[in-house]
Amino acid sequence: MEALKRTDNTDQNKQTGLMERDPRTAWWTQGRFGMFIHWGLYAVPAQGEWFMYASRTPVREYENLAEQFNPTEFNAQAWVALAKEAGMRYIVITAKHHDGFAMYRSKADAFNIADATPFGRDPLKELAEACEEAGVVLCFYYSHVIDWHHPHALHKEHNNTWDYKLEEKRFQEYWEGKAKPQIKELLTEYGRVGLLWFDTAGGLSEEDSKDIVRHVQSLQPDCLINSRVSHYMGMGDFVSKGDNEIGMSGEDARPWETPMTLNQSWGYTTKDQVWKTADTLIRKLVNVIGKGGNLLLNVGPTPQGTIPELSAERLREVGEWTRRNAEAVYGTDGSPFPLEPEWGAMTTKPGRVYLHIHNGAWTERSLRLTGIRNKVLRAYALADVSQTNLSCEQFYDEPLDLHILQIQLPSQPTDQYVSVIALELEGENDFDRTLTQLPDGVFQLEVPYAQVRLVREADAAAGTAPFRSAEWNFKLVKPGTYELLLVSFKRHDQDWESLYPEPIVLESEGQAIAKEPGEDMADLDSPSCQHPYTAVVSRLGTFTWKDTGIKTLILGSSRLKDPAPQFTEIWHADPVKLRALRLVRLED
Ligand code: H79
Repeated sequence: MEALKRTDNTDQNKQTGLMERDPRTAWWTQGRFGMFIHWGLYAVPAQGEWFMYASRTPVREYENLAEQFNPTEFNAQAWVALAKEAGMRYIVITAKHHDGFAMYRSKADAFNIADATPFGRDPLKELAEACEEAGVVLCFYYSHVIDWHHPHALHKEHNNTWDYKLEEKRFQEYWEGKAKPQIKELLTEYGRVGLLWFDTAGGLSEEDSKDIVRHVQSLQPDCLINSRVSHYMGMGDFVSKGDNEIGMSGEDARPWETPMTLNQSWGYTTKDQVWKTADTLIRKLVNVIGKGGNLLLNVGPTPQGTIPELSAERLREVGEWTRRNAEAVYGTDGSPFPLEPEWGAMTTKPGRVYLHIHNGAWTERSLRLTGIRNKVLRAYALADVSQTNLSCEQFYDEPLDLHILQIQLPSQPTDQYVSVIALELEGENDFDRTLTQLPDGVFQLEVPYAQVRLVREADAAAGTAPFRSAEWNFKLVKPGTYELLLVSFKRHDQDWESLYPEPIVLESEGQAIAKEPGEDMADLDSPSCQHPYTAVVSRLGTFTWKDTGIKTLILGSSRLKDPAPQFTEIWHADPVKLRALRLVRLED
């Protein structure tokens, strides 16, 4: 195995929690938590929003469903009240999904809820009023490229080919005749629109992507646009990760969000009954905000116009938690430290650090943290109304330049599911952001904090992908022998054997390993991983470091991705995602 290149660049550790504060995005990043609503004509057949495509239902037949769509139980105030109760600060509702059916009174296209159904009302108008009253920001999802109803809509893959011939499509007729006029209606007739959420831009040219951004900006300059407006990189005001994808800390330089389902579907369906528990949802929420992201959590209302009770009860339970822990959620930055603590997550504010500790990881021993240089004035549990001080000790390890904080947690968790400990700091926040081994437990080197380089170009003749190296420089606190575990997220429909085409290569201080990763263990407890992925752990071997200090570790694999791609195809979700190298110290 050829030697992997090393570098002298030691300043590669990215910083998190230092998102530039763009005044346009501030309301959104501070809000942290939003409600996604997938509601459309597809609620009637009740098999999710891809029903028309999956069943190849002809347009004329699909249109007939509108006669049955009469959601008389719809109550905009009740929906907004539920969002508020859950602690959600904005709502993103499907104004038009891929089926082309507008959920508002559109003059640009009669295939809409006000003109084509017995209901005859405009739910988006009613929601706009209810949101305005309640101080919740209203936002619209608009499927700008996929439209199975319009004869001229054209997507890279998912078109209505049962009614229309691809070769007869004139995309501009759809673009100028429906998409842009409808977006104009949404941005001119519903007051302030917080953001437009675009989706599935496959096949949209760079020019048309820019055209739609200009169109939005000319109508409402402060309306934010998500990155899915285009597959060309860097467009939009914030990044929407893949559906249900929680990124790694430090992965995105721009503000980002995870759109997430409560079960495994977006639109209303009677088939899917795999629901996340409130415990899981809260753990996912703190995982996301601890990395500086937003969570956009979905409900799929019924054809009668109600939010299913199974969804509502979960949101209310999450809301009890967000209410008690509001100061650790809204307006916070993510963790300043480049790693995900095993026990949960951290958020910060000026003068404050919040530790979000999963109750399952509660320890009666003291919790040890490194990297806070400020004096900690006091520590207390947020849910404790008496705010009893917890005993805290701070040390400085001079040889290692390590600021250590030791907190004695209360004997029992202080809140439901995730207990938050607040730390009050003296002076301006001063954190040591060096990638430093956690004082206890396992330690994970995540790909975004490595310097990734191309080692070998792809070889078309040999059928190989580009081979890259990831180099971490980190501070080792405890010398010893460490087991090295590869953490991968594997898509559920993949066979492990095909996923890593060559051995994983590891090097550090003259030690080297080349090992085919096996599907050795499942990590069922990973809050970042969920359907359609599972977290797989592969044993790669051991390295021994005899002394403490800054270590360099290099991993080589063709599964390391280009850190700065020009173009992305989020729907071709990677069959495997190489997430991290986990280091577990073996007892002496
Ligand atoms: O609006 C929700 C989805 O409908 C939308 N994004 C979220 C927010 C979305 N559009 N496209 N995709 C997600 C990915 C498409 C996946 C597909 Fe399939 C795989 C289309 C056909 C095969 C999923 C499985 C849908 C039908 C079967």
